[in-house]
Formats: sequence, structure tokens, C-alpha cells
Amino acid sequence: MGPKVCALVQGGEQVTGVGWSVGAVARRLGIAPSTLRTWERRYNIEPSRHTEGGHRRYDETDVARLELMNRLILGGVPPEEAARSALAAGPEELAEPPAPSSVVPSGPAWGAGGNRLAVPDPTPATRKLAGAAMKMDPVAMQDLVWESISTVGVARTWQELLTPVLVGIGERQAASGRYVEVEHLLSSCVQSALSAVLAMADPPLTTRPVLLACAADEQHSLPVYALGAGLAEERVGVRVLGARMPYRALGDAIGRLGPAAVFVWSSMAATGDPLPLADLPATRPAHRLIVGGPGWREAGLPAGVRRVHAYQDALQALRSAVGAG
Ligand code: B12
Repeated sequence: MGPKVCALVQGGEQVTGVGWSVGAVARRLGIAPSTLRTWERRYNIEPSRHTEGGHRRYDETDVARLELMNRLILGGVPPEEAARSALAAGPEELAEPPAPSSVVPSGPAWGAGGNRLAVPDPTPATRKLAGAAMKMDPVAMQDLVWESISTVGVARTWQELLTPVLVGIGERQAASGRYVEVEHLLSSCVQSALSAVLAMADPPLTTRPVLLACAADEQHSLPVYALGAGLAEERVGVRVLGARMPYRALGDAIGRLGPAAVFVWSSMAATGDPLPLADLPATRPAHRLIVGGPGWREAGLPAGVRRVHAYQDALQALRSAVGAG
């Protein structure tokens, strides 16, 4: 019997050929390709075929197994145990999980306001993502995020889909004091999709990179991943340093990499003190220093530091700093 041809739809993308490639499976799961290889090396969760050239190819059962493993991990099961369960799973366990609505309790036990999330100016896509977030369904969330990224790109996905849903969950959480678990799972799905875009980006066409970091003690890192992924998609070289970046370490990174621009994010007033920005080292040629996020205190921003208020403006300022727009 010849190799079976898979024709599967993932995130709006048709994947055809003798099974799924590492990249296609990674996109489907919203994880980095290197994670798949790590799982294979550590837990023997491997593809059942290879091409003649030795490239890994996953069939539908392999993909279902990996999806089960990913679901278990996102649900808090340690990877080793998740891999054991996925390898031992029979066809029934590997089938689609039950519709989350049937397992999510409803009514008063689920909290005041029911299991709906109010999203500003809702669209069909934000409604679906908000629904999947409230049902805590990571596979649906990842599908929706990937479908959007592969159709309209990172920038529009962040602005039109992710920002409204994140703002909605933030408001819901602030009003009720609940839904931290929803906020965490949604953040984890968004973060893994954006990290996968970064990991799979084509090589940059720029020479001096853009450094993206959160202010010291600032944990809200999604905006810097969204900016990094948006720039990487345009083949701008980036280094995303992520959450809680001590200023001294940011200074060392600036000295080591000689970036064309540095972007620092602050969501909260507690992390938006502009004074430490003045001590960041100068470089030759000079870099642009740009800050964004509602946390920054405007008064006291050192001369020459630009503050941007919108994602699109940040993207434009960074593009122009590297001479790419
Ligand atoms: C996800 C999330 C988390 C996750 C973060 C995970 C991660 N890896 O990033 C976790 C669970 C870790 C978390 C922790 C906390 N969080 Co929180 N979190 C959020 C949430 C829901 C989204 C964060 C985000 O990505 N924001 C970015 C975008 C989506 O939101 P925005 O900044 O409001 O967007 C506006 C503009 O900035 C602009 N914009 C959007 N994107 C971009 C991008 C760029 C580059 C630019 C320039 C502009 C821009 O457009 C928007 C419309 O005007 C927000 C809600 C919110 N509105 O931000 C709360 C929120 C930021 N968190 C809040 C709080 C209080 C906390 C905690 C202190 C909770 C706690 N008690 O522990 C901790 C803080 C820990 C710390 N030291 O940082 C508050 C902050 C209140 C304040 N003003 O200080 C918020 C606003 C929720 C709320 N309404 O109360 N959080």
C-alpha cells in the first residue's frame, strides 16, 4: 500500500502531501517546531513516517496524539505524563474532545454574568475567540488565532482580534475579581502562537536588530511578542527579551547587540517610571528609544525618547528606525 495522502485543513491552510511536516504540525498546535523535536527526543512521541529524504511526516493519528499531549500540558499535566497518556491513548481518546460547552458548568456556579465575555465592538471572530476563551478550549483558541494570522497576518490579528478580547477579559476580570484562569490560558495560547511566528520567521533582511522588552517587573509581555512577530513577519531582525527585563540587563543587551531601536513596554503605572531610561547606554550609531503601553508616566520621559500609543504607530516607528519603511 502506498503512503496515504493527507488533505487536512489547519487554520484555514490546506496541508497536502504524504502527511504533515514539522512546521505544519507546530503551527497547528501553536508551539515551536523545536518543541516537537524535544518531545520526540525526550518522550519518544515521534512521527510514523519519513520522506525519502528523511524529513519527518506526521499522519492524522500522530497529529491527534500530539494534540492530546498539548491539551494535557495546557491543562497543567507535566509533559512526561502527558506524553505517556498520549502514547497509550486509544482511538476514542484520540478523537475530538467533547464540546467544551458540555463540560463547562453554567449558571451561578460559573460566576456572575454567565460564561460570556463582553468584547468592545464585537465581530464574529472576536465573539468566537471570546467564547473559546471562556470555555477554556485551547485547541479552538489556537485554531482561531492561527486562522487569523495565516489569513490577515500578525498586525491585524493583534489589533482586530487579540486586543479586543484581551481588553474584554481584563475588564471582566477587574469587575468580578474572577477569570484569572481564563486570562492565563488565553495568554498562554496567544504567547505560543506569537512565539511560533518568531521561531518560524524567514531570515531578516535588516542588519541592526530591534530590541523589544518589558520594563523591569512588568509581566505583561504579549504586546512585545506581538510587535516582534509583526516585525519578523516583515523580515525585520528582532530580539524579544520578554517580561520583567531589569534595566541593567537591557543596557547590557544594547551594548552587545548595537540595535537600531529599542522598545520598552509598560502596562502598569507601577512599572512605568521613566527615570531608568535615562541611564540606558548610548550607542554609535545611535539607536532610537521608543516606549509604549498605558503604564508610562509621560512627565519625566528623557529627551529623545518617543512614546507611542497604538500598535500600528509602534510598528511604523520601529520599521523606520531600521530603514524598512
Ligand atoms: C493578559 C493579562 C495578564 C497576564 C499577562 C500574560 C502575559 N504574558 O502578558 C497575567 C495573568 C500574567 C497578568 C498579570 C497581572 N495583571 Co494583567 N492583564 C492582562 C490583560 C488581560 C491583557 C494584557 C495585555 O496584553 N495588554 C495589551 C493590550 C491588549 O491592552 P491595552 O494596553 O489596554 O491596549 C490599549 C493600548 O495600549 C493599545 N495597544 C494595544 N496593543 C498595543 C501594542 C503596542 C505596541 C502599543 C504601543 C499599543 C497597544 O490599544 C489598546 C486600546 O487603547 C490586561 C488587560 C489590558 N487592557 O491590558 C490585564 C491588566 C493589564 N492586568 C492588570 C493587573 C492588575 C495585573 C496583576 C497586578 C494582577 C495581580 N493581582 O497579580 C498582574 C501584574 C503582574 C506584573 N507585575 O506585571 C490590570 C492593570 C491595572 C493597572 N492599570 O495597573 C489590567 C489592565 C486588568 C484590569 N483591567 O485591571 N495580566
